[in-house]
Amino acid sequence: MLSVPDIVRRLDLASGTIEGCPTTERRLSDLRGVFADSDAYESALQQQDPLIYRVSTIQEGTGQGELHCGLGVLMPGRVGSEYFMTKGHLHSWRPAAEFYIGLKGRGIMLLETDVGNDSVWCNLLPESLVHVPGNTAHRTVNIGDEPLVYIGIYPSDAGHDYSTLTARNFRLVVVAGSHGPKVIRRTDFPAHRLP
Ligand code: PAN
Ligand code: ZN
Repeated sequence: MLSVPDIVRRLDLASGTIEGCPTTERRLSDLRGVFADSDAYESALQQQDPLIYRVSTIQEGTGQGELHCGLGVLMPGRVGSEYFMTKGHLHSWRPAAEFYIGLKGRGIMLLETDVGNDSVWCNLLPESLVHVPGNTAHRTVNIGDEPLVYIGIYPSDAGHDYSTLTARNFRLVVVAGSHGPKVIRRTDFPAHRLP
């Protein structure tokens, strides 16, 4: 049966929630191992355990051809010189692609092949859309002063594999430089100094 209340959902862009949908919150304590600067991470966590991001999902549809989606709100802030970011993942069903749509704020997406041999980054901005191809790990980074709000739409059978990236992390790191955000290789991170 077609039912309009099930078809139309209200998005609350301020809180990053979709009316009537489950929401997952990630705090700093949920992101151990994500930041390259582990000393800065531990000392930030001793001060407080702030909310880093929230994702509200529509994931009721199942079966071939169905879609799921997540509304993400990623807070502004840094751990040391690294901007707040999501855990990042591969889709468990590796061929599953995803569209990200920027709604508010200024972000960067890190994209990396599933085997980790190629990486790129791109902007995630309002009125722009990012196609994350299949077999590609993806992470969102807030480089602005306000919450970064975006939607991701993906096949219902994509699934989320966090453990592969927990083990190896992304090759690229986004840091605050003296001339604004810059993307460096993780292997170059120890040489990086706070502006
Ligand atoms: C997004 C992500 C969202 C949160 O909806 O789930 O940005 O990031 P993590 O899942 O890496 O914590 C998505 O890509 N879904 O597939
Ligand atoms: Zn995804």
